[in-house]
Amino acid sequence: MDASLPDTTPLRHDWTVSEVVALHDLPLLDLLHRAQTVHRAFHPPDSIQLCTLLSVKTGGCPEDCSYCPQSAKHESPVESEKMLDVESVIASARRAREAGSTRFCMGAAWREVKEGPAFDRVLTMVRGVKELGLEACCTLGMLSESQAVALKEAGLDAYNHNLDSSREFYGTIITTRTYDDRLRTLEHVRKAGITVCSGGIIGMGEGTRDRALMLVTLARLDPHPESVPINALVPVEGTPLAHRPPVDPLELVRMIATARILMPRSMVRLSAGRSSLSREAQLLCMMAGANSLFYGDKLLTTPNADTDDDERLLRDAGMRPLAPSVRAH
Ligand code: SAM
Ligand code: DTB
Ligand code: SF4
Repeated sequence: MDASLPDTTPLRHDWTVSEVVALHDLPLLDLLHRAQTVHRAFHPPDSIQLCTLLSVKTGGCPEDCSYCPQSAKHESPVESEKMLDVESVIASARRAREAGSTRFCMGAAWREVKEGPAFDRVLTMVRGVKELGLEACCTLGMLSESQAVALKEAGLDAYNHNLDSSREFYGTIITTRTYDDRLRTLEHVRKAGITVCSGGIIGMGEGTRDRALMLVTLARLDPHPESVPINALVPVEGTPLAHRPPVDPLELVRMIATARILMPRSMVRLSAGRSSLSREAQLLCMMAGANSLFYGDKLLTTPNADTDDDERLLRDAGMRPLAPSVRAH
């Protein structure tokens, strides 16, 4: 953040659902204006954080998340693969850094972390990513308190664990774990001193109230999650949500704007679903307060927006990639 920018808006943790629904449903230009005003008070408006994702353990997940191609419960095109070795992960991280990314996020299709060689390998990957001077993030499913501490000791900066939707809607998309399981892991992450990355998905059939409830739950966390990924569902053949209609880009703009107003200091990440957005829709998302995106050919298992197109878009819009907010260990 640019220290010369005054951050005058007080941070709130007591938003009510009706307030947030009213905000979300404002005339779009009013909503955008409010979001831009908050955004400019807290962040340099021309900066964008570039993050690269890598799936270090793909597929075969025992959870039944209806949106996810990596669940073993669905017949998706994603095959289960063995865990990547440390060298190839570090080589990917180096390529990501050379391409201009400052944050590298490693994902594993696990329900939860189990202590043993696989977790030890993740800890080695984290150390290697830190040696490259990148921000290191992981998303590995549920974590215990001691596992969170081990990740922190390895140098992990951030842990991604999404609430995905409202508590009410959650049970209709995932039956193998609860909302409270999710919140418990976030507590362990916070307690270990790792920054929290938590957001959700729109386009799964949830209503505006569910979206607002999710944002209220995130904004009740104190401090707010340092980063809030907003995903538009990427429908994947074979998953129960494969035939959901595409998300209207303006709904994504509204969701991002509302997240920005509720959580002024957080990085709001325009996440999955970007490859089906026009340049103009992506810029509207940035105007609404998105200041981070996934950069690189692939998300975890699905294609991401094209990097050449991204480079052109950022250049044409005069956006500059953000410097890493942490130093190498
Ligand atoms: N297994 C870990 C977990 O669930 O936390 C980490 C990996 S999981 C794939 C990370 C996040 O990706 C999910 O929480 C979900 O929000 C998002 N995601 C998965 N599939 C998606 C899809 N098809 N479209 C949009 N977002 C998706
Ligand atoms: C997040 O909120 N979105 C990313 C990241 N956190 C781990 C994952 C998106 C996955 C999209 C579907 C896929 O590529 O498998
Ligand atoms: Fe497994 Fe995570 Fe996919 Fe759910 S979202 S099926 S926990 S990889």
